Amino acid sequence: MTRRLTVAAAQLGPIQKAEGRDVSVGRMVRLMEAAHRRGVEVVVFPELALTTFFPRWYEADRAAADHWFESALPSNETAPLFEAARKYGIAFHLGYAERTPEGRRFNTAVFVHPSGEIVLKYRKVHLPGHAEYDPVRKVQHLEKRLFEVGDLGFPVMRAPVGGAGPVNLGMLICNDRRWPEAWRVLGLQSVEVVMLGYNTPSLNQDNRGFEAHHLRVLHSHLSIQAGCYQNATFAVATAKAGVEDGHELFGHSIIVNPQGEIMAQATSWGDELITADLDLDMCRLGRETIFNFAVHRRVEAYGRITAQTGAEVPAEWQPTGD
Ligand code: CDT
Repeated sequence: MTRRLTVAAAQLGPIQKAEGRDVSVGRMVRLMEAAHRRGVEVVVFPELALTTFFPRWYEADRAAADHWFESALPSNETAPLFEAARKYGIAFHLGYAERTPEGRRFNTAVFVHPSGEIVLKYRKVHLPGHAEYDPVRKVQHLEKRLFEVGDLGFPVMRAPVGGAGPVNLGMLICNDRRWPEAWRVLGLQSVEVVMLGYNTPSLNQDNRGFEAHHLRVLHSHLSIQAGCYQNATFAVATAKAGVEDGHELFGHSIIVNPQGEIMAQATSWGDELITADLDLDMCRLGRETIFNFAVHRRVEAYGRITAQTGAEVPAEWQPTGD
């Protein structure tokens, strides 16, 4: 019997700084309703889906940013999302800013069963940007100031989803998608569906705002498609898109199969649901042949991957005259 799962990337258009969670949650519930009409079993919302992409706003006092964080899920404001999931029997992935009871702050994602139970939690490991105000940049990217590095590793959970039976589920958050190590850790746990939310600015502020727009999108897609192919997994990659208070995010949400092919792609910069029917048995081809890790990996040659962070200067060839 084939294992099939109908999934959706629920791309969100911009959320302005002044807009509250009632606005974003209302829009997400409408996307859940659309998902229900299309027979979707899993909906994937973006990174930091409940608010504007607030790491662009500097606060000298870190605690002044606390209103962007959730200290409980569900809360009064997010309850409608959980209610919609229960009503329609849809599981969902939600990216949000987490503030723990101990006051720690993480960029987090959860996968929620239709019953409302949290099946899997992940905290973003690769935090981009900088920790202090950077006067050279036109737009700040303060994830290193506002969040701690995730402390949960890259977990994969096998859980029953929709009509597919048990599915191996994993998550990455935005910048993580650019790091093959992160994908491989998921691949080594036989992940079958990677859920991934992102907020990616159209302009590269690290390079004074310049990098061709089409290359920004190419790098996102290239990373996700390669991650899927090399680890024989599907991915549902969902963007926040459009112009938030004058700052553009590029969108282009995609669903990718284990061959690295794009199965569906968003075409707007607004709220948009893209869907795909996943045949989970497609994951077997890669992992039983060219990416059969047990047969082909050579860990004895990979020591640098975990022993070293920055790149070293290589040994220099010296002609011997022979
Ligand atoms: N949210 C996030 O991780 N965005 C980054 C932008 C990098 S530019 C500082 C990304 O990798 O898409």
